[in-house]
Amino acid sequence: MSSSLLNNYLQSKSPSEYKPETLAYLASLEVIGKDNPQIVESILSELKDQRSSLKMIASENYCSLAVQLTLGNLLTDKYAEGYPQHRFYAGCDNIDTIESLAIEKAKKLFGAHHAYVQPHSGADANLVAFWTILTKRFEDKFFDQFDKKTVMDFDDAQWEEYRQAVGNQKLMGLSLDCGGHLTHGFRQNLSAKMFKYCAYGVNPETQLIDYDEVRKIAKREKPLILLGGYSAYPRKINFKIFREIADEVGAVLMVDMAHFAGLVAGKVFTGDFDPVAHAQIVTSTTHKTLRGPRGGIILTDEEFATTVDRGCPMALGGPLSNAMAAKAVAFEEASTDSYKEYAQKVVDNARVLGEALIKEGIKITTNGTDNHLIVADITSFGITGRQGEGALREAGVTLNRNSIPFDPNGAWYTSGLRLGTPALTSRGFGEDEMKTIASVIKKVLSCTAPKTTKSGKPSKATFSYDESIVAAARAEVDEMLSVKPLYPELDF
Ligand code: DSN
Repeated sequence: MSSSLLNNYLQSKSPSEYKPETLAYLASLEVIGKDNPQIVESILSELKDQRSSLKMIASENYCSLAVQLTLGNLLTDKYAEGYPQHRFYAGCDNIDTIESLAIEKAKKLFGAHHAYVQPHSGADANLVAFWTILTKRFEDKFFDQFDKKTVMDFDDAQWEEYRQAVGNQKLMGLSLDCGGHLTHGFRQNLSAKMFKYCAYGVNPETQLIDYDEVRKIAKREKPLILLGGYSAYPRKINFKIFREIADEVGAVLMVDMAHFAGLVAGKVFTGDFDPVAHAQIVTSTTHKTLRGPRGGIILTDEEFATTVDRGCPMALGGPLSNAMAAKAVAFEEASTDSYKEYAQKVVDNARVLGEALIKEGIKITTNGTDNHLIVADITSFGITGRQGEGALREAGVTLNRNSIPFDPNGAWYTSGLRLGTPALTSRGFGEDEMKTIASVIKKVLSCTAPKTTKSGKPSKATFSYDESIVAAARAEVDEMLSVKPLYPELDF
């Protein structure tokens, strides 16, 4: 299939009309397709799917073709455990150059003292950050206490005392049901097994983080780490206040900015709302609002800089050199004025979408948003988040179900939907389209109903909908999509 696509393209154009992006994409599919036609089929199907639906998953985006092509080359073959100029393998000169470039670009982009660009994901970045804090705060103390220079010199009793101290600390993060992340202390995640977990939530009335309440809990629990950041909280957070609280209780302020790193890079979140200016350690993914390759990064102050560089072998395997190169490409893209405009539009679009949903009679948590995401409470439609997610997908709207604060339907079925604007904005959608999308969502949710289970109760999973209404909604979506094609540089 890829071969015929490439040939068709070459035959249908004169050489001066060839688009380099199209040639590059089709040529790579042809190479892959020689022995792996099903993989090529899936890549092309995914392209078709992404082109033909509204991507509203708040944690997804469309990275540039330059980022994608940087991921697919021989850099993937090179082992480079260690960090630039300090490797456990020979022949790492080029990887040193690439990683150093990525580090420098990340530092400049975020105004950070130090950057570590090896984490393979946001979860890995958090794991490395946790161990960096534990290591730095406890090794120094025990080195002094035992008069030793490395943990390798500890005798068995000293090692056990150290392990007990390290393994008995508290992490304080936003609870999952109030918008926190799995890696912030959720019981099924390693973080809850490494740490004693103490959560802060949101105010039941306003659904906002209450800083006085955070302070009260921090004073009572005295955590080692106060963790800011979220996966499904639609507001910005005042990290200056968080740092004051952390300092008052002797905690390290760590912020996981995975969701909003692009808004920090794009200078939408500045001053008190810029985590890098206030936290001692900041983790992130590189593929959400930041629009780079899938992966993670960590930014630190001076205290944690040398410890974080030991992320491999502390918690990670060898770095992915191709991913580090792609991160460097994305950081360069994010340092432009057009990226700043993009970041502002992401937030403007979310605000307009939120206002339009409210006008349509759809409740949204906190009654608004000031970041890139919205959490809609769809209880009043008499369906679960899972049913809403499924029905909207039929209409060409791809988003994910999400708990609302204190959700009676739990994290699997949920009572909410999370809607994000980063990918729509990358595709070129603006405020008019946000209003149309709100009305499409209203129409689809209103015509969806739960099926009845064998026991006569409404199902939380299966649903039916009015097919003509959903077909009309799908037509509206298709019309919007046709005006703003995805990857117009790809001429196939
Ligand atoms: N999966 C990401 C999200 O959707 O928020 C976080 O891990």
